[in-house]
Amino acid sequence: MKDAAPQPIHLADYRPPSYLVEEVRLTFRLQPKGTRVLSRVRFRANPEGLEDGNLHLDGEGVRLISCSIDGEPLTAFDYLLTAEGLTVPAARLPEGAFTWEAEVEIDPEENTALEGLYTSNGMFCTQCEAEGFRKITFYPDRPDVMAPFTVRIESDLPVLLSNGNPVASGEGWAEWHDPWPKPSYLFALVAGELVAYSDRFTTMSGREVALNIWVRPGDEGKCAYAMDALKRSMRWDEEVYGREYDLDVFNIVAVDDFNMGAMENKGLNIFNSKFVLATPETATDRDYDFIEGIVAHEYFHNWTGNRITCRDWFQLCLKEGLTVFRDQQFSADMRSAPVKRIEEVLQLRARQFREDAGPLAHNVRPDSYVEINNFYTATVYEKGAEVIGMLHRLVGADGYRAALDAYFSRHDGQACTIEDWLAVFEDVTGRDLSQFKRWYTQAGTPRVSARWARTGGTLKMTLAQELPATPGQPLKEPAVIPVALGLLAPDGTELLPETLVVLDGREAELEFDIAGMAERAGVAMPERVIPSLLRGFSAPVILDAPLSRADRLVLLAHDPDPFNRWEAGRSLMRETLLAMLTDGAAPDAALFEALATLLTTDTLDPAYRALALALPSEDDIAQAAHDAGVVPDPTAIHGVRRALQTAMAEALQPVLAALHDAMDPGPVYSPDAEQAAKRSLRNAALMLLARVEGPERAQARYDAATNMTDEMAAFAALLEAGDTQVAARFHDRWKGDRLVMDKWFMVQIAHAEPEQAVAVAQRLTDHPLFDWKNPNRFRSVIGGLTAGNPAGFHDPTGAGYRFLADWLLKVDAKNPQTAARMSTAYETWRRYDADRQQLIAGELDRIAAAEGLSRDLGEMVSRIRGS
Ligand code: B3K
Ligand code: ZN
Repeated sequence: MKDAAPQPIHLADYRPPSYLVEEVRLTFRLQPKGTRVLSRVRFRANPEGLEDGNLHLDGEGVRLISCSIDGEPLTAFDYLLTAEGLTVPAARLPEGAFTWEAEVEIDPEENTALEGLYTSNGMFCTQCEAEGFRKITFYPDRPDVMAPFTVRIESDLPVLLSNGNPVASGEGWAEWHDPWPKPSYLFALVAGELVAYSDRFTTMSGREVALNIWVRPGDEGKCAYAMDALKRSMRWDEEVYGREYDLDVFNIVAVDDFNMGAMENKGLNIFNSKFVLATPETATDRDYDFIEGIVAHEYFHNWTGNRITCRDWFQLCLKEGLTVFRDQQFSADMRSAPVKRIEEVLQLRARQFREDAGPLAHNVRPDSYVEINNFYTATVYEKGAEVIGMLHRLVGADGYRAALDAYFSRHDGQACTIEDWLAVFEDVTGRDLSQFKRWYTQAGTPRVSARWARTGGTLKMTLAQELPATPGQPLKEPAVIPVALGLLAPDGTELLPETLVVLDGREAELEFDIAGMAERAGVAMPERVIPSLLRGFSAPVILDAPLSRADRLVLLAHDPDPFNRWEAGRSLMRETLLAMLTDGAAPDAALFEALATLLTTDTLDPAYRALALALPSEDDIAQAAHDAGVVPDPTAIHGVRRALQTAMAEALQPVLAALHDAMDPGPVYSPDAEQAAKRSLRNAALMLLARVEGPERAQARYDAATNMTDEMAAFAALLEAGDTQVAARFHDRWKGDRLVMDKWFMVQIAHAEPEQAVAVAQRLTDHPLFDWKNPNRFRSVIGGLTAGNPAGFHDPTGAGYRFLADWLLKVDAKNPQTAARMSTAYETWRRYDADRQQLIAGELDRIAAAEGLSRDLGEMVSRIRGS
């Protein structure tokens, strides 16, 4: 029999805890099996507590050996012990403050969920966010309970780390103290045979900080870039936000088995090794870019997340949206800001718009959840960051900085809410943000439609917004939408420089005096005016603007806003692909001519040009087709996308060949933005040329490659050209390197012919190096199919859907978080034809009916399946 469905938790039910913690002392006697955890926790009654007055301690899968209050042992009659925790009734508790002590036992080696304390290749490590600490010992495992921690680790392993500063150590033990009050989710412990790549940082007030990146012996040579990124992040946060680091040491540890990217534990960040280790030979430019962004993100959490944390998990965007916004600002300062903005929007549309358009749509601040780990989503993170970007635009850079200063001084050491955050902005800027707050409480992507008409010298424009219904939210109120816009004449003259219009009602009427503008610009009255709307992607909305092809070509050639210039090309490509899909239309030569001009404009950043050359993904096309009322056929989409690539390659062949040769960054690799930009354009040209040339160029590039960026690009191009040797060559060279082999698995599936993709994926799951318990490897293979080869995943036989369901069920039994995350591959199922829908529904039902399904996967499947 299946267990009763787990009950959702609601924001509206939040109550401040009855007890707060003054101090925590923990001792770990580490063993792979039978680790003992001794805890001593000083509690005091919370005068603002609104719970029942009982002491509730969360605890899951921990064996209680003994416990006491104020030194007096408790017997089984003194508390209630369930699978979720332990409750001591109020009547059994002393008045005021008291000390809880417990000894428990856990088995890190058996912990395959990688949450709590677990082992990875002989090393002990932890992951406690969101609710992993309760798998370590009994404790009020909720973010609004903050306390300083002192930790003693006993183990024969040479390196023993925890949060804060090292206090003392000896043979087989070490003690750490973290003076900054923190919630349990930020607790961390690492023990292993590790070596450090070390450096130092002097903070703005002259504090010396020891920096270490801890890795397995042999990996020390792969840490330089992460360290450099860390130092740049520390300096940037001082310069831009006035935030200084606050401990004597900052440790980063790289772990091979990790459910996500990284974790911001106070003073002891734990990273998926994929986002730390890099050498030119093993990591691509994209990997370096990620390392920089994630190191910065986790470091920035020290203030936005750690010093100021979330009151409850519904407020997750308080730390995540803000920290993503901060890491985006950092990356924009380190690299090309327009390129970064385009990449952010590509990600947002691919992941967050997709989420918003389907059954998993939820608020940036959700109202309820069953399993909080299922809400570490693109909506909370990326849309959460967009919301802050809009605030920034609305209040201006100075207003934003003043508000952030006030936020840090008002709330340091507290666990806060979105209301606290907005109140700071209201107080500092005098703005009423009650309507703006809807961005946090309404799900779905607003649609903004712009319509305009010209009468003589006047242009009248209407902007209207509409927010479609999402699960559980049939009716919506208008949001506050900042629309940055400009007006262009057909020759590219800027008639109206960028202006910010705030759409806060359902509709707004705007009027522009074109005659006056032309006069001021010193040009004749233009016969046509081209609006450039939503510049810089000033709001996370879908824009519907009746721009003709000719208008878009003008924007593509002249828009001074680099985002909209790119966007014009993108929308032309999308339109072209849709026309090819629905009417079998041939692509129009004007697009290729415009692209050729852009590609040969040497003043444009090569990375920007590479982005302009990239086609919408198959998933983007499927969504665009669906939005246009066409049921997407993944096989046909794959076909037209290829056809457009081939047509582009044919039309642009000489330009591409010239670029390919011109964009050689030279023999000495550097991961900097300038070189990476050249490689991105060069390799984009290579991929297209491979469509119309023989494999010789790709082969030569593969043979000559001295860095992984070029090697992977040539590998992919050769796979596309049907090369059957390259996979074995790559394998023989890299079989000893885990991170490189993840790429090997992924690329073969992503570049397989769709009708063979499931078979290729299946064959690779039989490979001896396919370790499905390692989340990176699992994602490479299963994600290689679901995300990397959509036409293969959506194979009309349903083989892809079945393959995914089989693996989800298998992995769920060991690692629910990884399974739940991968299940989002089904989230777009309602877009497809009735046969495919039926096949997917069948798999979802099969998963839902499985014995012992986790809360994580159970919730996902039931939300995706819907009613
Ligand atoms: N805060 C962590 C994510 C924790 C995920 C828990 N399932 C990493 C980050 O956002 O920085
Ligand atoms: Zn984060």
